[in-house]
Amino acid sequence: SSPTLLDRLNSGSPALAAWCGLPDPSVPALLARESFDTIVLDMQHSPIDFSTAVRAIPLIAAASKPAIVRIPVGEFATASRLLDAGASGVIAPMVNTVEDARLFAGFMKYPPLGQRSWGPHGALSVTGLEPADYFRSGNRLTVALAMVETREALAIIDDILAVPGIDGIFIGPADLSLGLSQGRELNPTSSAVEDALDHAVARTRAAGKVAGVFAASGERAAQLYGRGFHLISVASDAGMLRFGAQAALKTTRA
Ligand code: 3PY
Ligand code: MG
Repeated sequence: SSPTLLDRLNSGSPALAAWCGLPDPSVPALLARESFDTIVLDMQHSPIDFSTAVRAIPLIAAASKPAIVRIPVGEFATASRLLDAGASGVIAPMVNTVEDARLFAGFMKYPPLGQRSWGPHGALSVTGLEPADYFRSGNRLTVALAMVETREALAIIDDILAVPGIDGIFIGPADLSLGLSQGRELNPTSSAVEDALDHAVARTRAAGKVAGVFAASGERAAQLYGRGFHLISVASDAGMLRFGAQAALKTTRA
């Protein structure tokens, strides 16, 4: 059987993700053909809605890449629906309590681990598995990443990591900078955030789970590359479009 997203995350070198927010499935379909390891669809801060995400997932899978979706805050039931559509992973933003983490894991994992309800219509075609085989392997095929991006979450990171069914964390350095500075600054590369990143990676590795982090550019992703993360975003779709446009114009005018 082909390697799972979790296998890829644990393979040694960090998985590099394109971060998509433009609300048309053709964008992740196009980026999935580049050498990204995975594609993230962001439903928290972008206009990507459920039907766009569901149409994008098989297009990403057609390029043999796992799709990861970030759900809106607290919409844990949507996590199950995205897994049913064939997503390989879900990132839940603002998981600030153990209760949040338990709820999230419950919607991500089949019994006895969680309470995910049966109905993986798109996941069967994406994985090519028969229902019984998908049920048997489903909890290993799907990766639950709880975002640690507040002071509260950072303080209970070990407890979040200990929740059965939580496969790892994903750090949001922008929100974390707001929290750690008590709202004084938006600075995803502040020294307080940098220290928190190293601490979070160490705790996550000690728990035997995976750590992801958001980077807004290749330059930032390169700084984070050797620091123990299993998953790093490299750039957003809109950012790549803008930088590509600027580069073409600059080259032409030079
Ligand atoms: C953050 O940096 O807070 C994020 O959620 C990344 O998108
Ligand atoms: Mg955030």
